Amino acid sequence: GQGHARSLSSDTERTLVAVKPDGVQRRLIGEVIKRFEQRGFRLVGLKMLQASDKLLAQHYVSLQRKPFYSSLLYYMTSGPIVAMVWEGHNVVRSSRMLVGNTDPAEAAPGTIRGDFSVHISRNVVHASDSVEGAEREISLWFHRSELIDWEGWDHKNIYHL
Ligand code: IDP
Repeated sequence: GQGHARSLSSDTERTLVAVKPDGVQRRLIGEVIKRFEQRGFRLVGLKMLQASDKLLAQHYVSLQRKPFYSSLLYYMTSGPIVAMVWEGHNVVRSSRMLVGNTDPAEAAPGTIRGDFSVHISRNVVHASDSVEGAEREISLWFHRSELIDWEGWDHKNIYHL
């Protein structure tokens, strides 16, 4: 764009975060975005979509043999999802902390799941669980052209340089 092109430094990660259908229905999109924004992470991709069975089968390929797999796909196709890519230092690990334990009963208060959900099958939000998983998931959910490379004016206040 305007001369702000920036190469990702080696410790800058990206992760996939998604507000699941229950989170969208419960008007929690803004709440989820707020928590990542106020932490200082950078939103580089955002869209609402109705996920297909095909996309979810690839996304949850490691869970295909779980007893809850078919109900998980039913849940995840029950309404629109808001998919996001967030970027920043250690964003994969930090986003798992922000989101909280998979089972809301084990999720600490202050986490998204710990504040807004009670049951593992309706846990509001997704966040990639590893750097490699994040790369795989981002390429499933987004085209390269949908990711915007930008540097905030406040970058030097958030990161030690
Ligand atoms: P994660 O979303 O915290 O990474 P995963 O183990 O990858 O957790 O499971 C993916 C999703 O599948 C969970 O977020 C949850 O919605 C659902 N899920 C996981 N375990 C169960 C279960 O035991 N019963 C019902 N749904 C489950």
